[in-house]
Amino acid sequence: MYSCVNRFGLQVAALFLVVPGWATACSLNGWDEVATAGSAGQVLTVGTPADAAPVPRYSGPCAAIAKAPGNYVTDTLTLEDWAYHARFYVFVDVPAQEVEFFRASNASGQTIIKIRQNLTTLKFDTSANVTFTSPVVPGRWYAIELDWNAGQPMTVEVRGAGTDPTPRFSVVAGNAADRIKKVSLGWVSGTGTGRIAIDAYATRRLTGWESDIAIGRLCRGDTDIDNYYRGLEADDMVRTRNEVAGLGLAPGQPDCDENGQVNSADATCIGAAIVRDASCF
Ligand SMILES: [Ca+2]
Ligand SMILES: [Ca+2]
Ligand SMILES: [Ca+2]
Repeated sequence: MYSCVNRFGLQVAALFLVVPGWATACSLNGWDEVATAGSAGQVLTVGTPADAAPVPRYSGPCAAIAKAPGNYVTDTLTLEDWAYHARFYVFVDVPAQEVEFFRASNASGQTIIKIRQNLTTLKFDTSANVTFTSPVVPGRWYAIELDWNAGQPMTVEVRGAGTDPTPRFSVVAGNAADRIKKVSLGWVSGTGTGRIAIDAYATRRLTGWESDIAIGRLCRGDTDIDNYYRGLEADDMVRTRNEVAGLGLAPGQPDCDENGQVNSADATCIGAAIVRDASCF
């Protein structure tokens, strides 16, 4: 069984992309809202699946979406960090182009970590510029977990599309002198049309033994967000069905098959998980 929600929450300097305001507006609290040249002043658009222009979300009512190249946000750190650990979800729905949706850079603007995706592949690089890849299916949510320490191989775990996790893999270490000053998330570079949705970003910057503690993925199908102390249960199905019936957005992760939509198939998916062993998965 994989651990559910971050069990070490108090140790995590979480920087959530969106604030889960159940009945309030979504926001980009914690991020610098960048408007780059050529982006018509747009940053990420925040919203919910219930909006007139629905925004797919992974967890809670809100998520953020980049609609065009140059739509992204940044987090400029106070210090230049030599350790960086992050977990976030991305839903890339781009017809054909390769997009860069994550970049960590140093104080000089040089890229230290970048993540790109095309229709079939996630691509991970450190400053060593040796690309490691993970297969993906377009139009599905993926959890990405990164553990980076300067001068050490970066470990990555990817899971999504309603399937089992791929094995953790290592990306070739960059220079030991690498430091991270700024993180950019969204449609950082690339061309074309489409959209990139991002949700549930959490980060931690620690070295030493703490760096071995994973932030962890959110529990898939835990629709009422109580699964850090209990298994999936009937209420997770009920809340999913309620959302499908238009009775309000679930506070947790109802999109059990991770396809960007919440419908009866997700309640079925949760029910199957309960029958199987009810563990967080
Ligand atoms: Ca969310
Ligand atoms: Ca639950
Ligand atoms: Ca679904």
